[in-house]
Amino acid sequence: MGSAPVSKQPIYLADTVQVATKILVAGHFGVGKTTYVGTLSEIDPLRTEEVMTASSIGYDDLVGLPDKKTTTVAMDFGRLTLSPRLVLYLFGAPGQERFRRLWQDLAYGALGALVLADTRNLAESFPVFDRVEEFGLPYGVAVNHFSGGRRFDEAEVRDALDLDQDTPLVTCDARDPQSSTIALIRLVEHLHARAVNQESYR
Ligand SMILES: Nc1nc2c(ncn2[C@@H]2O[C@H](COP(=O)(O)OP(=O)(O)OP(=O)(O)O)[C@@H](O)[C@H]2O)c(=O)[nH]1
Ligand SMILES: [Mg+2]
Repeated sequence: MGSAPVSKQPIYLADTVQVATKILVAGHFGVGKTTYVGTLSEIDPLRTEEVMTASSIGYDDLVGLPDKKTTTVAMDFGRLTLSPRLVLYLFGAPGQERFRRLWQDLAYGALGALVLADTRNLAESFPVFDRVEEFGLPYGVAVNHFSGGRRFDEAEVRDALDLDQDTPLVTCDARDPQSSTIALIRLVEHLHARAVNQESYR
């Protein structure tokens, strides 16, 4: 008999928390969004995984993901308490076109997005960037390295993804808390700098 998963932390939010913020974790099919949210969340994340069936053939490309059996069908949700006053909610947002309508709710009130990308197929990320920009979300990029993925210089990836110079770009392993935290910090620093900049123009 399998055992129930052990909660990482009590599920209830500390009653000292006064400010809640929200960041989306975006990316194409199978790039590591569910893994990333699960790595950083202090609570057992909410997941909406469903087993993939023959119906996904032609839609969700399993090349390079031989062990993948499930896909997220709505979102991932995790929580990170940053200080007694401040909590961050992480929402994993599915990248496939069929989930476009979900984005309206997922993006609502978000400070920005971390877009996960995979060097084995950077072009898969283009529709995700289009979506993030369509919803007006500032973003940073974390390149996850999968086995078989070539390593490129930062400048090459920046060029291939047509990123602005000030858009954060880091390499990341979504399974690793330290590397995932660094990607989040880089994004938050970027969001903060933008907010300060906008404030100074008012
Ligand atoms: N090597 C490597 N594998 C990863 C990384 N992140 C996730 N994976 C693996 O990639 C597979 C897919 O990860 P998921 O987290 O399910 O990806 P996803 O983006 O949520 O997938 P969908 O919801 O189906 O779009 C899993 O087997 C993960 O263990 C990473 O940074 N590096
Ligand atoms: Mg997922």
